[in-house]
Amino acid sequence: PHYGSLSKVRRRRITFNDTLDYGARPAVETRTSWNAPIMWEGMFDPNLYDQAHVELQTSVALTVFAVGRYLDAYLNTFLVSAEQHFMLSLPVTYYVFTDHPEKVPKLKLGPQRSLKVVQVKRYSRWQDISMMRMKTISETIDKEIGRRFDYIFCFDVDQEFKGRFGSEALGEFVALLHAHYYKLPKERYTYDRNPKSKAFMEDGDYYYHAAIFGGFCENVKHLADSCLRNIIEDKINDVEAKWHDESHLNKHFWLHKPSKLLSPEYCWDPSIGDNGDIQVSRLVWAPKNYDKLRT
Ligand code: 2GW
Ligand code: MN
Repeated sequence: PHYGSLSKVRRRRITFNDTLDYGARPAVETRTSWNAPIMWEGMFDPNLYDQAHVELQTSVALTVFAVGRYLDAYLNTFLVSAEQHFMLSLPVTYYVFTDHPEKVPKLKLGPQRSLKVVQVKRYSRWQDISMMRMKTISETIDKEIGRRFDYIFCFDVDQEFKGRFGSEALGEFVALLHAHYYKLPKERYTYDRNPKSKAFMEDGDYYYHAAIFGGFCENVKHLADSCLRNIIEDKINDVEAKWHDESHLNKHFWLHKPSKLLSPEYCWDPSIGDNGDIQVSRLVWAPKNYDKLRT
């Protein structure tokens, strides 16, 4: 493929858009109507990204929650696989939020990599465990992540890295296309359709998956704050959005467009099977046993 010349570096803000080969993947959409790239394998030169970010000394915080049974079920696989595939050329700090700090596996991490365990309370409803992540993310950006890291990426824990998840995924404000919806017509997106909820949407751009979002700390802080504010307002009004925090996240990305989208190669559900689009599964959904985990 042909990659254009690397564009200018403005402080820590890098624009790589003109290095992307938007025609490399003719079968899929590679650019949004507002000109944000949708990252598919083959569109970019991974070395170009790594070199530029190493030179800039880009630092990344990864947040992940492992509360209750999700710690034993998923955390070790998530972290061990992240050490093999997540931003290997860059300094990375994992922030693990859990109600049982002593159970976090003691891993031997690569150079320039570290892990912090932060204790959080366990909400009794799983919907609150999921939604109240926004509160913790916001507070932790304020307390330390915002000062120490250029980028923050927030992940669900029930997934496993399988291939490069590299610096090409970094951007000012990054959203992920949901594996189950990216090919469906908009009418089938499961936005919140209840006008009483703050997450209510009639129309949108895409259906984003809350399993991964990230970007500059200030942008993720703004997202977490607005989602949390709307979640709390819904509670006061005795409503809950259809897909909890994910509904509020979709609303926020509708009002504040992401600067980069990750294709479902970055978070694939293998149960969908081979549809020809997924040239590399960088991260896959872990199998779920709802009966055991959701009671
Ligand atoms: C969540 C649901 C049911 C039972 C338990 C939990 C649970 C979630 C838990 O007991 N402990 C825990 O740490 N979590 C954290 O919340 C964990 O990091 C997990 O990955 C995350 C979201 O829950 P999860 O992965 O079960 O939700 P999904 O995979 O159905 O994900 C989507 O929808 C969610 C809202 O319903 C979130 O928006 C999530 O980000 C989406 O990917
Ligand atoms: Mn999940």
